[in-house]
Order: sequence, then C-alpha cells, then structure tokens
Amino acid sequence: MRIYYFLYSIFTISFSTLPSYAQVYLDSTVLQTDIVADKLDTPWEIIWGPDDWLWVTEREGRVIRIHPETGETKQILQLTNVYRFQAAGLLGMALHPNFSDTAQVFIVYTYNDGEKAKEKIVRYTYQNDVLVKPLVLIDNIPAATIRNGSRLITTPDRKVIMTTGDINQPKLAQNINSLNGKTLRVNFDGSVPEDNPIPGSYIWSWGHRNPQGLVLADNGILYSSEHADSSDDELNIIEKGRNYGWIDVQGYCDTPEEKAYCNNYQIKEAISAWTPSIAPCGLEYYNHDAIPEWKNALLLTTLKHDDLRVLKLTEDGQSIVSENIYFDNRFGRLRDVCVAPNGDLYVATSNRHDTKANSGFPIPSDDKIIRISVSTAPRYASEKNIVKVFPNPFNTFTTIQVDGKYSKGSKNLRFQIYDRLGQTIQEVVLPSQQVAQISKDSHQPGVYFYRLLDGNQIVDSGRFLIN
Ligand SMILES: [Ca+2]
Ligand SMILES: [Ca+2]
Ligand SMILES: [Ca+2]
Repeated sequence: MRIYYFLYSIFTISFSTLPSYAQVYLDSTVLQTDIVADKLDTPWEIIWGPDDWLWVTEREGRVIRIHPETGETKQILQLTNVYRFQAAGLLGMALHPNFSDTAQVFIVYTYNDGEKAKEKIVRYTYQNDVLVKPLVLIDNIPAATIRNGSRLITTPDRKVIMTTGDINQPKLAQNINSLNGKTLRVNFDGSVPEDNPIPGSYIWSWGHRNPQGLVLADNGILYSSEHADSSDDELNIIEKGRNYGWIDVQGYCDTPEEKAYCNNYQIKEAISAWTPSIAPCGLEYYNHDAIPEWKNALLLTTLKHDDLRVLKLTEDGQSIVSENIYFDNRFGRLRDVCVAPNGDLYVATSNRHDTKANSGFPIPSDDKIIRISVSTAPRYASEKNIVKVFPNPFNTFTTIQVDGKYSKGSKNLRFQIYDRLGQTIQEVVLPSQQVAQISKDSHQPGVYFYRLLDGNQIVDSGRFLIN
C-alpha cells in the first residue's frame, strides 16, 4: 500500500500516547463499549443473574445488584465481619443453578478469627431483595493478604467448586491434608461429595498457586486460570484427582527436571502459559452468534496487563489455537467478565485495589463495569463523517477526503492508518488540499483502520477494506 499526495511526511508515534477510541473492529463485527456502573470499590465477581441484573461482589463486603441498562444499584448484603486488606475481603460468588426454584447464593470471604486470617464459604437465601439465612458450608480455610484464589462456581450436579491459593506458603499446594493451593468441591449443604477423589476430603485437584479464574464451559470442560509470580502463569483444564505441579513445576513441563517430575507424578500440564506473567483472572466461555469471531473461545481478563484476551479453542476444547488482546491499557486492571444471554459481555475493573494500581489508574470514576456489545454503526462509514474514503471497499485505489467545513482554518491534520492490533502502519500529514489517495499496490488485501487527528485529538475514525 502506498499513499500519494503532494507534500508528506511519514513517521510513527507511540500508540499509548493517543486517547482511546470507542470501537473495536473484528473481521466482520464492530464492538462498542459503554460504562454501566462506576465509582465501585474493587468489584471481584460479576455474574449475569437469572433476573437479568448483574450480581456483583465488592471486596469491602457488599453484594449488589446492578441493572445493566439503567445502572440502578441495589445493595442486598453488607457483611460486617470481613477481613479486608490487600487481596483479602469478599471475593467469589455463585448462584444456585436452578435459581428460580431455589434462590441460593454462595459467597466466599476472608475473616479474622482473632489470631489469623481465615476464609469461609457461606450460603445465603435471596428473599425480598436481600440475602438472609447464612449457612456456613466450609470455614477455617487458612487465608492470607495475598494468594487466596477464591473463584467460586456452581455446577448442574449441585456442587460448589472453589479455587484456593497457596497463601504464600507454596509447600501447602502439594500437601493433601491442607485445603490451600487446591480446587475444592463441596455439596450445597456443606458436606463432602461422595465421589470426590480423596474420601472425606473437599479436595478435587491440587498443586495450584493462585487460581483466580474458573469456568465450566458448555463443552463440559472445567477451565481455570492461575497466577504465577513473574513467569509461567497458567491456563489449566481441571480434572478430578489431578496434580497441577506447583511448586515443582511452573508453567509447561519443559525443563529436564520438570519433564522427569511430570512423568513420575503424572502432572497435568497447563494448556497455556504466559511468561512474563500477565496476572490472568476472570474467565468465561463464549459461544454466542452475536460475536461470531469469538465463538468457542475463552474470555480472560488480566490484572497486570490491563486487557481482555480471547483464547480461541480447538473443536474438542482441549487446547488454544489463537490469542487476541483487546482494550489494552484502556480501562486499567480487569478483574472479571461475564456474558449475557444476548451475547453482550461485561467486564469489571480492579483499579481501587490497594496494593499497586497500574500506571494512570485509578481515575476518579473507578471502579467500573463496562459493557462490550455489537455496534450498530455502519461498517465502513467513518464515525463522525468528517473523513470520506471512497470507494470502500476498493480494488485498486481509493480517495481520502476531509470535509471542507471541518478543514477550514489552521488545522494540524494527520491521517493515521493502523492494523487490528493498534500498531500504526503509516501516518500522513495532510496537505492543504485535504485529499490523498491510497493504492492497493503490493499490500495484502484485508481490513485497515484509520484515524484523523487534529494535534493529539482524534476527530474521526473508521476503516477500509482492500479486496
Ligand atoms: Ca464472573
Ligand atoms: Ca501447573
Ligand atoms: Ca516450566
């Protein structure tokens, strides 16, 4: 692709210095984002409820319901005995799988028994828009200010599954007498399921460091994301009675020592690993027609890298075929994600976290819940109609024209072309005529994106397709 005009200069500028823009362009789908709720304090779990409201835990001890259209917020529980410090507080939540018949809500939170931080899973009943009748399912789980895991789900066979972290004591993960560094499985009345792998024990799997994402996908596979330290974050398929290797194995079984260990102890190897670490967190399975590009994929939020990752799965769900990154550094740390029945998704930021906010965060409106949905804007029109690209799509060349009404006066207009990952390919300072041409030339066919900037202000954006 070449750009022709009378006067030009081409240079690239750092992507992160530009303001963010509203839309994300996939192969055939345009996504938009809307803020549903703001000024929350570290939302940890978000769930799309059977009542079509968002159910949210906030780490300081509140459970709230948020109307996804109006943003109306109702507090349905305020805990008074939460131990709230750093990564400790009210964490995971799950609803009964048949909620319309049995309105039960399961939460997990840390508390202080007078000497030590502990954690408990408590079942509540939802009645008259509040949570009542707490029943403790498991308590006295050792907790800490970091590495508590604590993602919670319920399964159709009426079990609660919870991830626990190693509470900064890595040896606990391989100790099957400890509930830390494990996946736990418990009946809805707090008893141990008869078909758990170790008789009389809540343990379902072990050898985990700090798993903070857990989803039972429609394909029947239980996936979990797990934080490492500086390297070897993991994505695992959780199976009954399996050992996931921590601390002897980190990430893949790829060093000679790890290979031998994995062989000897039949370690279940991660299906994906990240070095350097990204702090993978909330996990959901996406398989909706609304965003066809994301069908049969895992959605993963990250804390350290401030992004949403879409991990496309193989048909059998056993491995990852591609990973795409969206919203990088746009909203800050992303803690959790949920999918609505219409295919929209919702993500929660985690910028009020009190250990370390990422650069530029928190902002006064944090924390937020953001909806990601399919945009109804025309696919190839520019957003503000200031730039016209015609024809579009094109076969040989196309013309860029800036609306004369806009370009009057002294404007510092730049036309910037970038790829789907946001990498700037070319930047053009528009000449006085405000017209340029793009030729297909030797460039690959495909979708390209553009922005018109006046100084550092984005005044219009859109995309074009080369056939
Ligand atoms: Ca969730
Ligand atoms: Ca592992
Ligand atoms: Ca390794």
